[in-house]
Amino acid sequence: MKQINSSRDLAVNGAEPAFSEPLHVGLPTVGDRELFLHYTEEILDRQWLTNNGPLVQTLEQRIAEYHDVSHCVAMCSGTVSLEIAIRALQLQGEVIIPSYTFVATAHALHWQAITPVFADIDPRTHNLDPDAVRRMITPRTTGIIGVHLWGRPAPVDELQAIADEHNLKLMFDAAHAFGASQGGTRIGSFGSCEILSFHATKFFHTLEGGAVLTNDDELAEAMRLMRNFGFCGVDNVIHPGTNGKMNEISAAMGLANLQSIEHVIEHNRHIYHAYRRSLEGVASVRLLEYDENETNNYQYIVLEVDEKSGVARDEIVAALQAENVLARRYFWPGCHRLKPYLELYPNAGRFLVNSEKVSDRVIVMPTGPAMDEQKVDAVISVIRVLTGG
Ligand code: T4K
Repeated sequence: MKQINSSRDLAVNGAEPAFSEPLHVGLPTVGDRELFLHYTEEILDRQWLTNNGPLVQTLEQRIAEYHDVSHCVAMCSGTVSLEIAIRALQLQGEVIIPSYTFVATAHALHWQAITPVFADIDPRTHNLDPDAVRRMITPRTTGIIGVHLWGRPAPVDELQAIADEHNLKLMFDAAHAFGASQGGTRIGSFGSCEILSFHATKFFHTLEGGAVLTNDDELAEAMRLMRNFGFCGVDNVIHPGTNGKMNEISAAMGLANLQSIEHVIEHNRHIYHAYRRSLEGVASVRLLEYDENETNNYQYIVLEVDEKSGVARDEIVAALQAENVLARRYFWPGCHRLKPYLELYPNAGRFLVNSEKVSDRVIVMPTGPAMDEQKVDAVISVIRVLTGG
């Protein structure tokens, strides 16, 4: 790892990159490797590989307990969890979501011929602005999907009040928020249901996978049927359905990762504080903070570049990438500026002012198992040199 003290040391100016190996935003954590291999042997011996196997059932029970909810319905991805939850809630017509989210939130609606209607975000939290949500309600609106972006919960009480007032369904995309709390309550109990992603890039993962958390017995039952073609027993199909099942190897990875989850969160908390310390005095860049009175998973390190700094966000990202720091511009450019939605709403930018501003200034930085304090300091030195901070 090379020290960067002046612009002459930057790889964009012809010097060697600071890091010989890439630093990823989403480098997967593998919890207890021995336990994973032990479960894998068990699966192969048992010859029960998928279709509601014993490890999937154990994982569901442990995740439900962890979030203090009645049901965890495991699925093959976060996106399919969204699609099935949307269908089980019988959403139709228009559903209000933020544009500033991963495109899966919008696609899960569009894929089912439901119109995603984008409401603006609060620039301080990056989550839905309740007043903007109110402005987007029409007679065709049937629901709201709040997103707990970066694992920081959306304004759950305000959104619930709007949903109650207008007789709308409310659910949450909690893909980033495994284990996070709001007002001391862990996510999983807000709205009708909340979906999780267990994709490999998440701090808790099952290779690919996801789940829906809910306290609603009927909803959970409908989703269990829907993820398995609507089968009730061997020959009896009582519900429309699809294949949303999680397999046993994924569940084994999940159980092995659960074993070390507190250690992983503590490491990510440590790295978050290292970024905080390292950024002291760098005026042109703000670190998005986690509320330390709540439970957080600290899996995203989110920086915002001040527009007045004189250095463009993309210039910083290019300089970091040249150093082998594979920082990301999540979730640029915002769903409404992506082809399927731009065609639907060519002028959406006019009322998604905060979404556009935020998506133009965010950089997501590497964290996770490969990071330590020295690497954080070296990464931030690139930004210091560039911005003169
Ligand atoms: N809702 C929200 C709010 C979401 O953020 C997501 C997913 C979903 C719903 C849908 O959940 P899933 O259906 O995916 O379960 C990644 C993930 O694929 C995606 O799961 C995630 N959000 C999104 C935020 O990030 P990309 O396109 O950035 O992935 P990719 O391949 O560029 O990888 C990111 C970084 O991780 C790269 O630096 C490479 C590194 N990486 C990746 C993989 C897969 C590794 O080092 N090892 C690996 O195995 O979407």
